[in-house]
Amino acid sequence: MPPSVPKTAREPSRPPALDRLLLTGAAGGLGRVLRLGLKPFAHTMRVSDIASMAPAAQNEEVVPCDLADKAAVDSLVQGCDAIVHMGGVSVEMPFETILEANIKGVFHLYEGARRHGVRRVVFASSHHVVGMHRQGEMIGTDCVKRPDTYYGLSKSYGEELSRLYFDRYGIETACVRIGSSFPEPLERRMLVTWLSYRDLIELVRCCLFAPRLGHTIVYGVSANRDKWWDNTLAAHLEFHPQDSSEPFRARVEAAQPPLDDDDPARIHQGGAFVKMGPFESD
Ligand code: 15L
Repeated sequence: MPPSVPKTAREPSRPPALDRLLLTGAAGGLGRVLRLGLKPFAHTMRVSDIASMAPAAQNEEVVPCDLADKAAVDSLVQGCDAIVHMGGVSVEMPFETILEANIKGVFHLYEGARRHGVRRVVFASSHHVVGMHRQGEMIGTDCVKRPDTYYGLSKSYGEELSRLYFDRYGIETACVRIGSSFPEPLERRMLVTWLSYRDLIELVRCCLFAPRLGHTIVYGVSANRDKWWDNTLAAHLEFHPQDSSEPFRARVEAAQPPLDDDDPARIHQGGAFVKMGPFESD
């Protein structure tokens, strides 16, 4: 069942500024949220995924695509003036799977963007780029990267690749290090890392329309009580989250006893991801 999508924090008071917006990963959990939530901001939405998607609604183009297929991605990107790249693998997987979908996939996307003159990309990065930092440690967007998985490593690669394409070709990118974006926080750690759907849509909107984006890294997180991430360097996005995990605290804490102090999932910001893999036997 498609997720219910809240109205955006700020409905546009002017006609959509984008002609054709490409959304990759449109069949995924957050892709489905953004497919509806970003619709007011583009005349045409081109939605794409390797998995099957809902049929095209009005002002939509549905284009199935495997991100590992360079020629297919090149055609996919053609004619779009901005891209929201949610596509690829969004959890830990064996390296070869990550390599095709995330590492080759993001390269194919930026090559298409360069060849076809796309000026702006919103790249779904992840806090798993910094998942080995300790819980409770406050880190900025310029901190040392400490990926917790091959998945986090692939997002780190996407951040570096997008920097290269900005420095060399002027393609602006917002790398959004998404925390935990679900209808509500599912565990204690997510009381800190939770990003509501409403705040997600608003953050992506801010990234698409910021007058000056350059190459920006921002944490995708709601206005939760406890914080590990400092977005000061992304203040120019003017993203002001509206939601907080606080109303869910009592329920989450009652449902989940605290993890042991020495559990790596309690020690590191990446939580249970830090315990996933390796996938190959010794
Ligand atoms: C992510 O990056 C995943 O895509 C998502 O499924 C969540 O597990 C999230 O991180 C998280 O760590 O909460």
